[in-house]
Amino acid sequence: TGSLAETPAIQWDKSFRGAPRPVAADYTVAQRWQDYGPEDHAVWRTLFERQSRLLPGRACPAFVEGLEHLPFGAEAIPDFEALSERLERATGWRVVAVPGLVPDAVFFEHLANRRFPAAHWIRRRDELDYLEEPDLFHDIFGHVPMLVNPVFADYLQAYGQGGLRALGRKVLHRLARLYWYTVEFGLVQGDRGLEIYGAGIVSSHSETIFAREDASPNRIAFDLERVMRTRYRIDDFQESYFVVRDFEELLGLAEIDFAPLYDRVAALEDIEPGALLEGDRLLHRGSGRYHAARRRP
Ligand code: HBI
Ligand code: FE
Repeated sequence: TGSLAETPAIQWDKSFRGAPRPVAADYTVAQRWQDYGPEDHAVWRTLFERQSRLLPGRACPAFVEGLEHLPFGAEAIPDFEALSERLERATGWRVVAVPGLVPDAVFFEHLANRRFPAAHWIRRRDELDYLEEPDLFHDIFGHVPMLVNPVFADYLQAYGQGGLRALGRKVLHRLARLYWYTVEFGLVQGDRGLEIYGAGIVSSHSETIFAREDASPNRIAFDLERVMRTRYRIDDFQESYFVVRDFEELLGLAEIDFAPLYDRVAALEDIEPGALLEGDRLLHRGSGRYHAARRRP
């Protein structure tokens, strides 16, 4: 009968501790803080202590201040509700638990409404440094501190709104490059040199050093059209990083009509991750040594 086919199937997330969790239409699940075991909290502690030791002076002040402002500590995995209450008072953002990567439309809808989707599960101790999918440590430690900053908070919402407008056009990969080279792997010009703010960097011990201090990668002044044309690596350190002057530069992108830009970029060739262009404003010309050695071991 027709009625059975129209009944939406309830989805269940069986990926982590305890009983399967029902997944809502917007892909949210309950965090169920009580279900974390001592080993989960210990993994959080290891990662938290390692990164919070490394980041002062390397991460931008906005990140370090965000970390201090939030009810975060090494002792235990944060409770998303307590975290959301503090974050909401600061910038109106909340954190919602999800099983993992969610469809683009769902992701954009959450961001456009100032909800950050974070994985409820944490990595195992035997995969401390390499992950295929973002886990709770990446999502919470990496992303949430920057959302305490009002300018960055507005930028991420604007990105979500831009994503919703881009749905159905064949341009999402270009918008995803903007996200990748800012929100995930962005650097910012600080008073005392380059500072990191991208969540993929600040949540990674080795990339924190590589992105900021290694001679190998290019460091290029941020340019929207350039970034939209640049392919990226998902399996290793980046070959090029893009540096913004400040977060006002990012938020300023929200004023731009992307429609003519998408058309212009569509007529241009993609740029390989490590390539340099005539017009690039280079802050550091990378030696390329790291990736060259990986290609010819
Ligand atoms: N889902 N949970 C989660 N986290 C992300 O960072 C994410 C996602 N879905 C889609 C997505 N990112 C990107 O592909 C978009 O920025 C295009
Ligand atoms: Fe991320």
